[in-house]
Amino acid sequence: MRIDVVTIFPEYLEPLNVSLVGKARARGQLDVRVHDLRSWTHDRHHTVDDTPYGGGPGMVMKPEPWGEALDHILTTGGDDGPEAAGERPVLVVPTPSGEPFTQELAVELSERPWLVFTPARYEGIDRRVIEEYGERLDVREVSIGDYVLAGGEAPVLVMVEAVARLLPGVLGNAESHRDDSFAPGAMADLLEGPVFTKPPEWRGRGIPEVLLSGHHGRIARWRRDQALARTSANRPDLIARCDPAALDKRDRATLAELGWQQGTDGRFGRPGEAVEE
Ligand code: JDK
Repeated sequence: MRIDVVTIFPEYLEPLNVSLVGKARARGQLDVRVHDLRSWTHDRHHTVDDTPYGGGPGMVMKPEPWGEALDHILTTGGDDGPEAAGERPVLVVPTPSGEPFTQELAVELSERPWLVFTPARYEGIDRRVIEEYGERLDVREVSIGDYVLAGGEAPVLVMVEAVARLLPGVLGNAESHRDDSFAPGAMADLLEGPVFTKPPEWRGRGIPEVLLSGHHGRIARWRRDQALARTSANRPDLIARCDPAALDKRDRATLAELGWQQGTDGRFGRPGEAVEE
């Protein structure tokens, strides 16, 4: 996979040299190219921002440097990368007003040979850039969560890591992602329960007896109950959205103990609480 990143803070992307993503690059599984947006400015001050039309606070990123940068990236042939194969990249634009970044979107992006990320600063990029490249590329405006960051670089680190670990051969078998919470179809969309390792006693705290029992049926049931309890506490929206057909009799008993009741449609809710759609 090829990934291009255009930013005014190339050093912010240094973590892409480390750990899983860094190793994938070193192995040649991932070709990451970070570009300094200011190399496509032509004034003495390398200006990338200007005041917003219509007034209001803050500054907006000028369209011209983005246009020159993206045109350059889209036409850098001379090798046998995806552009040579005539592939059109996905343009991923981090923004607080984008579609949510989910595991499903990570999987979709991981299946494409070429991603171009445009992390902005200030109040974002002049809309015409997204319009212009929307006619030539698959543009995805993406939010990594409901909070406001100062720029799109941290979201790029998040998204590249989530995508890279899905690439064939990047994760070893020991850390394979078949059981990921949120992986489509995994564990009926429940959060994972707690995990333990050696030593068997630490600061007076032992290991839940059932995990030492060797009784695989009881261990699986205990883990399932832990997953249900944690999901109930931390993500009640996932319980409310849960397909009742994905739950067995024991699951339903555990949820009842956690205060959940089944409605006439079979869905789970808590007495006195409204359903979030
Ligand atoms: C890219 C610039 C900062 C600050 C306007 C928005 C409602 C108006 C942009 N998930 C997520 N969070 N934050 C980002 C993200 C922030 C970015 C950029 C991504 C580029 N910023 C910024 C303020 C506004 N403000 C919230 C009120 C817009 C992605």
